[in-house]
Amino acid sequence: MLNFIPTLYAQTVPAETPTGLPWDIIASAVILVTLLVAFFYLRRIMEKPMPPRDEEPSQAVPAVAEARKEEALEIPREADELVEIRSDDQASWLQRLRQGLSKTRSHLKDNLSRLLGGQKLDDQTLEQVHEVLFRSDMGVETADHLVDILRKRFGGQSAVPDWSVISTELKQAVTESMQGNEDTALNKPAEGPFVILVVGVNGVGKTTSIGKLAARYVAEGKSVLLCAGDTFRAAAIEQLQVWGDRLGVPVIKHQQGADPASVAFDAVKAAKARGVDILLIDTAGRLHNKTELMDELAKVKRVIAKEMPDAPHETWLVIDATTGQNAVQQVKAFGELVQLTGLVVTKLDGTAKGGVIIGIKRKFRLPIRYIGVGEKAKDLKEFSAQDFAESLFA
Ligand SMILES: Nc1nc2c(ncn2[C@@H]2O[C@H](COP(=O)(O)OP(=O)(O)OP(=O)(O)O)[C@@H](O)[C@H]2O)c(=O)[nH]1
Ligand SMILES: [Mg+2]
Repeated sequence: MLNFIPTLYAQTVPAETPTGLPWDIIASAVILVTLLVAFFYLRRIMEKPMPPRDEEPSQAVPAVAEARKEEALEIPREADELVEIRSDDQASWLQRLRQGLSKTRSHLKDNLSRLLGGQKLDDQTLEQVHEVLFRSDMGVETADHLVDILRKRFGGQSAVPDWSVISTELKQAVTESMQGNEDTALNKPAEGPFVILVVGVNGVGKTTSIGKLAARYVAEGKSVLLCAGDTFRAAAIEQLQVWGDRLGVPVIKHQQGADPASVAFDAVKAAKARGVDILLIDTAGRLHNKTELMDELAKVKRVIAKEMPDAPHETWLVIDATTGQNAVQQVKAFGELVQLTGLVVTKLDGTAKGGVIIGIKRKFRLPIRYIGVGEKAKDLKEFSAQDFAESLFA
């Protein structure tokens, strides 16, 4: 079809190209390729979305667009946890404490009142009382102690003691057994951040308790920093970050698998530099009989002290009340290695073995700093021996 080309240039151009192909074939190919290129180029231009006239193209300046999005989301709304803690009062806490301890209470109260109601306190009855107390996991010594008190008080009496009189006696005996927080006040530093290291075996409620404590401290108006010292699992870092995000509290973290001591070191440094009131350091759950893991914890403590000589000011062991007597071994093992200054007892709501903390308190004389009776942030609160004993036999 383009056979006029060789005619046009017949004077100057040979009829065939040096490759032996006719000119019209070469020219057709060139025109075809040019048309194809032009076609695809035009198609690309047509497909590109046009920015709306009144708006800036969002793709062109992503940073500005992001900043605007954040501004729009920045609604001054308090986390539910803070609202709940602020609106909580002593009466509703006592109600939740009573509710939380209901399994232990019904074991103790139901069995003891059935045993003692209208019964003379002879040796046989006292033996059965001992059995009921022991089954709440308070340990032999504590059960012995309470039975001794009942024997001394009511043993020789000919009249049958009323349950309300006996329960008053038990409340008093348990309160006295558990008092002692008063003489071991928190070791808060005169200045600088108050550093609290939280330790314990797997799944006892360390990270959740740290989140709840952070909520409580923020609600009290304190500035808080969290340290994701459990570098063993990526999920543990995220779990703490979720609390941080909800409460607006920053979290110092490293990659999964990083040295927990170095995260703790960085966190103490950051807490000092930022002038925060409280630094809460999470750690990985570890079995108290695994030497290697326990040594790692001792290292975390040493490294913290390098950056701040009197820190950590408090080292709290979290114990899960549902584990019963095993918690006694945990207090012993952790105490030997990291010099505990207090206990946080969780999950009292899930067990009939809540008596374990009476035994632990009597045995180790360690202050119980907080107790947990539920999943909500407001369900973790400062321990009071009297409230506890009252709720147990209410
Ligand atoms: N019912 C109840 N559940 C609780 C309480 N405290 C913690 N929990 C639950 O216990 C589970 C374990 O809590 P975590 O905080 O992840 O435990 P952890 O000690 O950090 O676990 P590891 O990091 O794996 O060692 C979670 O489902 C918590 O919601 C409590 O007082 N009552
Ligand atoms: Mg954890």
